[in-house]
Amino acid sequence: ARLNLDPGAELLGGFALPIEHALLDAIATIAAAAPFRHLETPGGRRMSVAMTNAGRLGWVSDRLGYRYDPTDPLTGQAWPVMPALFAALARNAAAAAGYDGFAPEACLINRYEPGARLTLHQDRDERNLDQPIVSVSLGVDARFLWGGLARSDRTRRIALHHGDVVVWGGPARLVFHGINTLAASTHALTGGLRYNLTFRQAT
Ligand code: MD3
Ligand code: FE
Repeated sequence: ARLNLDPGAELLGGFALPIEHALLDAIATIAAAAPFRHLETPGGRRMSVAMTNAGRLGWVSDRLGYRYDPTDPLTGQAWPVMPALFAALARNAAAAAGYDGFAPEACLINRYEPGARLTLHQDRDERNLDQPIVSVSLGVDARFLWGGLARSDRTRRIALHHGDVVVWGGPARLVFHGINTLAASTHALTGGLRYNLTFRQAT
């Protein structure tokens, strides 16, 4: 089912379900080469969400700031290649939401344990803001916080379930958003964990 959440934001409910096992297998393969780690914010705080990346570029944070980097700082190696399955899913989801030719360079993989959260933020580290961001939720349900173009705008809460894909573009591209503290819960395929893939064209 396709649901317009707001101008520019399309929720494709269950879009990733047909390939749920393949996606989770690919995450495990990526994490074997580029382990999940808790990055440090520029302000020196340890993020509660653990992250890794696949693709030509990966999103990283440290005391110097946020950036896209072709090298994993933990291993000194290039990030694992983006699986063809990931790129195809992102491309097909973007097309279903009206964005043809989406070719992501970066896939950030977020892993939430119970208690992990992502505070309200904008995604503005990408050079090309005309391109959408595609996000894929797997595992335990989350409450997504969705605000406006100012940090102080009121937020809505939207449930994101296993297999949901959201395409964020146009007027929705710079909205403030976050993830509420993950509740202790269980999913048959991921145990207590939630994963989120975000696909971006960074340059
Ligand atoms: C709305 N991730 O990695 S996905 C992030 O579930 C991030 O891990 C969350 O926010 C997560 O930056 C939320 C939904 C999402 C992703 C990017 C967006 C919503 C967005 C960019 C612009 C507007
Ligand atoms: Fe974000």
